Formats: sequence, C-alpha cells, structure tokens
Amino acid sequence: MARESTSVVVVGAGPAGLTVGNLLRRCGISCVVLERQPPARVMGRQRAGVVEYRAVRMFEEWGLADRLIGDAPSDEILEIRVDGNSRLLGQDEGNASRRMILCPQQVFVRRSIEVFLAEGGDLRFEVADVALDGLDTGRPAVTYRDGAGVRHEIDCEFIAGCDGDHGISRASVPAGVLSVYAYDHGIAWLSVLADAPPPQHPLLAVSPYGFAGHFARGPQTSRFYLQCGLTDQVPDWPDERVWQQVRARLGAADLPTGPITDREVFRLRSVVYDPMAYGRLLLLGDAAHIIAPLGGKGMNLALHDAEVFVRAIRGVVRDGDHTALQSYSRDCLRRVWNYQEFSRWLTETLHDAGDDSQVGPFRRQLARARLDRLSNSPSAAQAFADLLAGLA
Ligand code: RFL
Repeated sequence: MARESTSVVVVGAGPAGLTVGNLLRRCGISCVVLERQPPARVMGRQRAGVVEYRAVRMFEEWGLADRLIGDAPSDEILEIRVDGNSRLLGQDEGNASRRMILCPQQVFVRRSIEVFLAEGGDLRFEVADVALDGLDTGRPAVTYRDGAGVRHEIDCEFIAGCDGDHGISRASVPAGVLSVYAYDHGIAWLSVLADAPPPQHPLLAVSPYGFAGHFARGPQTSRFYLQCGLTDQVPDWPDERVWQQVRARLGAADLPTGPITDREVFRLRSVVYDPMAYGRLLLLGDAAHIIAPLGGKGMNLALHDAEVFVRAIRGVVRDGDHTALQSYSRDCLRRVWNYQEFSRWLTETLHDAGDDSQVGPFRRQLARARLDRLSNSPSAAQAFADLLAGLA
C-alpha cells in the first residue's frame, strides 16, 4: 500500500472536481484529483452547453476566464417560439452585457484539465475501488487501486465529493444523515445530438405537438430536445420521426437536418440532498443535487458549489477560520433551491403551454399568460434575464 498525504482529495473530474482543483491551486492549497474514467471518456462526454454570466464573472475574478471560456461564442438573446411565432428575450440594453457563453461541457472539461495539468496539478485517471474512510474524524483518508493494481491511501484534511449522481461519495454517508427532496416532473424527453447547423439563438419552442428545444453544441452540431411519451423508448424515434417532429414543433418546415450521432430518452427529475456535507466530506454538483434541464443550471450549480467549497477550505487552511465551512451547505443550498424553482417554473410553463392533454385547457391558458408576461412586461423580462444569468 502506497501512502501519501495532501490537503484535499477531490473525487471525480467533471466540472465540479476540475473547478475545485483549479481554484485550490490558485490558493496554493495541495490537492489530488481522482477520476474513475480514462481521459478520452471524460473529455468526450457531451452534456451541458451554457456557462451562465455569474460563472463567467467568477472565472474572471480568479483569472481563469480567458483560458477556460475565452474564445467561446456568446449570446445574450433567448428565443421562445410559440406555435411557430418567435419572441426574442434579452434584446434590450440592460441585458446586453449579461451574455450566455455557449461552451459545450466537453470543451470546458478539456480546457479545465489542460489548465490543471499545465500548472502542475495532480490528476489521476482510471482509479478503481475508491473508498472513503474516517469521514467523521479530523483526518479522513481515501483509498483506491491504480491501473497497475497497486493500492494507494491518501490521508487529507477534506474530501470533495464531486463524483456525480452515481458516485461513491454520497453513498459513503451513513443512512439517515441526509434528507432527500425528490421530484418527478411526470415528463419525458428524447435528447438528440446531430451534425446539423445550430440555431441563431438558444431556442425553446411551445407547440400543440409538445415541447421542443434546439441548442448549439458546436459550429456544426446541435442538440435537440423533444417531449415524448412517458413509456417511449429510443426505437420509437427513428430519424424520420425525429425530423418531422422537430420541424413541426419549431414551425420550421425547411430546417436543415443532418446525421444523428446520439439519441436517448430520459425522465425529467429533480433531487436535493441536505445537508451537502458529512464530517470532513463535502458534496458538490450532481453528487448533491440533480436539476431538470430547462434553465441550463446543472453544470452552473456545480461551478457555484466549487467556488463556495474552495473559499470555505481556504478559510480553514490559510486562516484557521471555520465560518465559511460551517455555512457551506446553507450557502450552496440557497442557490440550489432558487434554481430548482426557476427550472420547475420554466419546465411547467413550456410544457403546459403546448400540448394540454395532460393538464387541461385552463392550465394551458395560465402558462400562455406567463409567456405573454415575459414579452409584455419589462420588469418580468428583467427578472427572467437575472435568473438566466445567475444574478437573482
Ligand atoms: P459529473 O459531470 O457527472 O462528473 C462526475 C465525475 O466523477 C467521476 N466518478 C468517479 N471518479 C472516481 N471514483 C468514483 N467512484 C467515481 N464515480 C464517478 C465520473 O466519471 C465523472 O467524471 O458531475 P459534476 O462535476 O457535478 O457536473 C455536473 C454536470 O455534469 C451536470 O449537472 C450537467 O451535465 C447537467 N446537464 C446540463 N447542465 C447545464 O448546466 N446545462 C445543460 O444544458 C445541461 N444539459 C446535462 C445536460 C446533463 C445531461 N446528462 C445526461 C446527465 C444534458 C444531459 C444529456
């Protein structure tokens, strides 16, 4: 057994873990990042596509914005299309600086890894059998087996559990410690990745056939989301049906199509674990909460948790001040619940306003009134833009 020691062991090299690693290095605090997958797998995962304005400002403050998201295209306009009629949100002066950075998650992750390694960061891929010990003691430890089968033990002051929804970190917390708030939205989506031109602006569409979304994932790559039946499976959605429904729901009969490279069906769900900590283990990102995709907040919450975590650890390690550590969970959860509410509001509005077979005509009209308010009331539009930017 190889034994070593560091200040923080970070479990998982997704957006949360890599951001923790990069910010800790800027504070001069030692850390080791452990990742179960090989580099190609981690850098190839196509998921989120938008870095919110709040996170852009955060990276600017840490001197990392140029290297992580500097040349990514940006947009300050969101299009909501209702029955084929376009409404552009965020055009007025006040919002122009609050741009959304259109940076695919895999690009953000690749750049985060490059920055971390270039600055001498310790990132170990393909670790197996990760286990966390002594979480309720002052000196916890993480054990794992490397690619050659050698067992390692790293003792540390803190563990950052950044290993996603199915990781080992949250599973290491004794039963009954965490309260679980789970919600099934009763909605399923087909997610399609295609080599097809991206939309002019991020696009959300309401139609009698159900919700559709169209987002950029690269210069010639698009992600489409289509509301589908709760029991649908991927084989229910051959290419022809996908494109027919995309065109009908977007009200764009001549929308260019392209080869579909990935397709999956999933149910919209939201979960929050409280508190986001147990002893010396702190949970971050998807390990602590899952949020429904509308609003684009999953990756952005992971980035927020990472900064709150690093400021808390810096307080303890550099200044012996435990104040921020004690309020870590509370500080993160305030934003988590704020975004859960925003995401739920947007999910309900965009689905209820379209196909009313589930919710009935009264709820459909309410949802349409909310969408009208976004177009007609500058203060409602401003509140929406603030939430989208992460400033509310
Ligand atoms: P991640 O990205 O899941 O990273 C966790 C990492 O931990 C590793 N791991 C382990 N490593 C060591 N030992 C173990 N025992 C381990 N177990 C797991 C994993 O290999 C992985 O590398 O979590 P993190 O960092 O918290 O980041 C969260 C975000 O990835 C997630 O919230 C977003 O992708 C959610 N999401 C979206 N978020 C947005 O903000 N905007 C979007 O438009 C958006 N679209 C999406 C999404 C998520 C999706 N899926 C499938 C989950 C679209 C999709 C399709």
